[in-house]
Amino acid sequence: MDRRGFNRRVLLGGAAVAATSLSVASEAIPAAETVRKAPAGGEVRHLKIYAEKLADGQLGYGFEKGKATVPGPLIELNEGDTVHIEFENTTDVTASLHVHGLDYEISSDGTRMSGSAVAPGESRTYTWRTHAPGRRSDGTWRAGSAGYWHYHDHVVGTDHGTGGIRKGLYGPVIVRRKGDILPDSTHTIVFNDMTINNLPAGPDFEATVGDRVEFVMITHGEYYHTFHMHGHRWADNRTGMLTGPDDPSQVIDNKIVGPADSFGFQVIAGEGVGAGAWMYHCHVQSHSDMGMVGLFLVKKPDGTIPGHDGGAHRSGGSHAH
Ligand SMILES: [Cu+2]
Repeated sequence: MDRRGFNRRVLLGGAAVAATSLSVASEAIPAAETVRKAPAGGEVRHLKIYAEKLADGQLGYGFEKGKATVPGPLIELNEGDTVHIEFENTTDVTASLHVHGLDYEISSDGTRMSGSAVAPGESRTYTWRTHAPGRRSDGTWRAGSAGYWHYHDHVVGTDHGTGGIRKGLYGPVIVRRKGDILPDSTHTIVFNDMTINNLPAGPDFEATVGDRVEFVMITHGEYYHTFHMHGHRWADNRTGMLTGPDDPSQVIDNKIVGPADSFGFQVIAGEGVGAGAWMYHCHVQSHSDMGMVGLFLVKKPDGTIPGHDGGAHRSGGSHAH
């Protein structure tokens, strides 16, 4: 939404200068000025996260008391950032916060055996750090932290958090590299056993044609799946986007995923295909037949979706920027 407003302002400004031709004015604007980019990291951040029991008996994480969700809230960092998370467990079972992909000391592992689980009613601060890529003193290359990652409970039910994950204690983490293109909105899709986001039917996500929409796709539970989206494609690399004409990354619209995998990508909603109720689903046929299906609702600027009657909107897992 911001991006469209920004574009409009830039175009109008350009037109005022070169009043004779709007198209010339728009061609003169380099594309780089129309996207927002991630800044350099290095900040120290503080977050509070609650684990809560939800009304339907599921468990969720939330930034505010009484506002836990499944999936949990998006934690977004830039390479070089450190985040201190005060985790308060308001449930009646011992729970924890365990993250993938980031740097943390064993005291922030979120496991029973490391003594970093949190008893009911108690709190603990977990510290996660991130780093930019660079060369080690031995000359080898060290990868940076940037990527689409996730966090989850590691102690409810079993020492692997099998019960916590099954009930909804999981959420997305995005670590961005300086210069990464920022989206207009981010949606989280979690294939957890035979559900999407622990819902009886897959959630729907809304956008308007031209929006830059980011998806974080995470898998949990017992099964392997294939994630497929209609009408849109992405690159099978760190950002899901090609860096230029010679980027060798494969462009795909279907990806096999297994428990604890995560990846992400951005699409321009409806690019080359227009508005529509675009399905996304697990492409294991019996899984999609059993309901692992949701809709990417891409609206025209006037808010309508051709060929779509509206229907019940199932939300959850969305994050506006
Ligand atoms: Cu599946």
